[in-house]
Amino acid sequence: MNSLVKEVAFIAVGQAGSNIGALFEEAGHTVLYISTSPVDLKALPEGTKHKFLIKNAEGSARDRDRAKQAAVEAWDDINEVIAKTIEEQIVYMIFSAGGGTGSGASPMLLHHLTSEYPNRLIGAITILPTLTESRRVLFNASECIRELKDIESSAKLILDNSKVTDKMQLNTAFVDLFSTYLSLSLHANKHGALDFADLKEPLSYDGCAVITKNQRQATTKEVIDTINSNIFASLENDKIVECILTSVSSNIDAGAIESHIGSPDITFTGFNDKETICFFSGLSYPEKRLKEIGEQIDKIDASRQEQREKKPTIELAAIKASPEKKRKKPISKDDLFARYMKKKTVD
Ligand SMILES: Nc1nc2c(ncn2[C@@H]2O[C@H](COP(=O)(O)OP(=O)(O)OP(=O)(O)O)[C@@H](O)[C@H]2O)c(=O)[nH]1
Ligand SMILES: [Mg+2]
Repeated sequence: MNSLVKEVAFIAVGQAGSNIGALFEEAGHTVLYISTSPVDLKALPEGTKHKFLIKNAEGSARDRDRAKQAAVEAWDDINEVIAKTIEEQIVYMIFSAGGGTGSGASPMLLHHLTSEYPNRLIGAITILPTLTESRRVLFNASECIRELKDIESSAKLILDNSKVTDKMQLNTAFVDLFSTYLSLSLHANKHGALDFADLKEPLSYDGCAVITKNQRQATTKEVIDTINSNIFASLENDKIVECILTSVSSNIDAGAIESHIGSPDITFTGFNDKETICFFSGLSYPEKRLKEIGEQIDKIDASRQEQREKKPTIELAAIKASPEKKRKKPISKDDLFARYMKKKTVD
């Protein structure tokens, strides 16, 4: 196949990972599904090829520590199945940041894989929760991203459920974007072609990445609008960017895009008569969005505390004991007979 599709495999961990992984498998990629929950794996479409159940766990119930512990106990088996299943040189782990299994097990596994396979490009695709989700989910997400930030890996793609009304819509939109990117080299043209090495380069930068897609003849303004509003966690607007790849048909003003997003170390440009695609990498982590999540956690804590304080304390000493219950007195057989039987008169 004349595209990167066959060179990219996915390791899908937990429920969200599985849902997105299944779409990538449908698009022709190798996908290995890992979960602590048999239910997650059973829900996968028939014909799913590579599943691995972390035994003795039965799910992690949004508990990252439990997921880490389960992964540690199954560590050798997990690594064996990865080695057996995945030969591709580009590997992306997919998981939600807010759950237990994917969020807990994936960062440590990502860290391990980057050191185990230093010549491969290994990165992460993760999803932030909406602010309406539970405290535990929000807390997991901030812990997960904190761990990811410390891992030197290929580009990390941080999606955000708050950008859509339906999670499944985020899944399909993302898979469409990433698949479009991976098949870009199919658009070879004398006006400018990107080759596989060019396409791999943006993936290789540590930090975050964002992919945008616009229609074929999109204007520079439309491209900038899409950079500002898309399915990824909002950018920092700090002009930090390492690499920009564009695949465009019209005369997009590269200068205007750079003055919006920052001047990269390197740019790659190709011609594309189908759509307008941009890939930005070496971006900062979405600190503002993470701060919002932190503030929401504080709000929940404050409200929980207030509720507790509002609750009237009951003076236990003032509570009257219940009046003593009249107990039925047992009656002996003799008394019973004496009461009910006619007395024999003695002459
Ligand atoms: N975009 C998107 N988000 C999802 C999907 N499934 C779950 N989520 C979000 O992911 C978080 C929950 O994580 P899950 O992936 O369900 O958790 P898990 O990794 O299976 O972990 P546990 O079930 O807690 O063991 C919440 O923020 C959900 O809103 C999905 O298919 N797509
Ligand atoms: Mg689950």
